[in-house]
Amino acid sequence: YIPKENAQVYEYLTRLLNRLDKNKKVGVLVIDGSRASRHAMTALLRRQNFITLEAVNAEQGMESLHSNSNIKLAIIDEKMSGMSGLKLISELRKTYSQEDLGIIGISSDTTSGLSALFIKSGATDYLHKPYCHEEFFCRIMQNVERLENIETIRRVANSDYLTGLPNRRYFFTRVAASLKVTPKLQSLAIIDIDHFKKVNDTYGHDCGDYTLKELAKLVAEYFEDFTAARFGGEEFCVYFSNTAPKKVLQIMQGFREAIASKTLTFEKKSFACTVSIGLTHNSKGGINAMLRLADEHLYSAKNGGRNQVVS
Ligand code: GH3
Ligand code: MG
Ligand code: MG
Ligand code: MG
Repeated sequence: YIPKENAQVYEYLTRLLNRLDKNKKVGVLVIDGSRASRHAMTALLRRQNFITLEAVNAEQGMESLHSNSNIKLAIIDEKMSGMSGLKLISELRKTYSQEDLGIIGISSDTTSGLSALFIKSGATDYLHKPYCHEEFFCRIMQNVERLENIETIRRVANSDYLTGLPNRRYFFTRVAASLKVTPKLQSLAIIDIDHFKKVNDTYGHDCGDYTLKELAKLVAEYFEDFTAARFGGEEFCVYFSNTAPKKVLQIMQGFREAIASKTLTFEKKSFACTVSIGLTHNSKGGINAMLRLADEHLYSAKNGGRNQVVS
């Protein structure tokens, strides 16, 4: 029964119902020394389809988090044998950020200021025992939704709106991180569509967008084992680590040929399209230097007549 009189409550309960399917993938870990308390919580959680895990102390809790990547939320009691809940939370925050793991502190202790201590230690929320079921569910849902919102923001911030490919921001972050770890055998390619302005001018901007989306699909398929992104306008970038330069060149030649031999059709008009590619294997100066070198080679490819790879 959903009371329609209170719009907020109605909206909340509708959201709750819509969650039930999604919850099947969300793991919630209950860390509490009391068996009765653990079971009361996991029973409630299972009613909402969550995957539940239990731990009796800090050590077991850490072990469980370590081996189950689907845990999005941990409920942690303050009083346990061994390490306290507050200390455990501080420890966990060294490894699991607030963006990746929600933590609800829980306690029957009535000491004032305990909820604040929990939050200062890194908990994202607090619940007092005994709790009413409604509050328990509200807090769980709020925490799970907070994590999902962060996930959405991350996804949107790192992908290109038109093509769905990773974007320039993602590319820079990923490549810079990779260059730090393995500075050897790195290659970077810039792919630029030839005379793309003509596609827009001849067939219209919608056809230009269609072409970009089709090319992006091929980029995603062809370079699925590497880091590829839409870098800007009609340019795509691919980054290879630990791949022999000769192999990279072969892959890029193969891609160039695949594009050149493809016929695109938009609103019954068929046309072909080629790309020029600038490639570098020199990673001495970091990502910016690699981009500059690849761009110089791209310029040569354009001057050399386009539809070619220069490395
Ligand atoms: P070149 O062979 O020298 O690379 O010639 P080009 O015409 O491809 O290069 P130019 O830089 O002159 O033009 C790029 C064009 O790409 C101009 C711009 O309108 C178009 N473009 C950039 N982003 C988009 C987009 O998102 N959609 C569409 N339809 N066109 C775009
Ligand atoms: Mg360009
Ligand atoms: Mg240009
Ligand atoms: Mg171009």
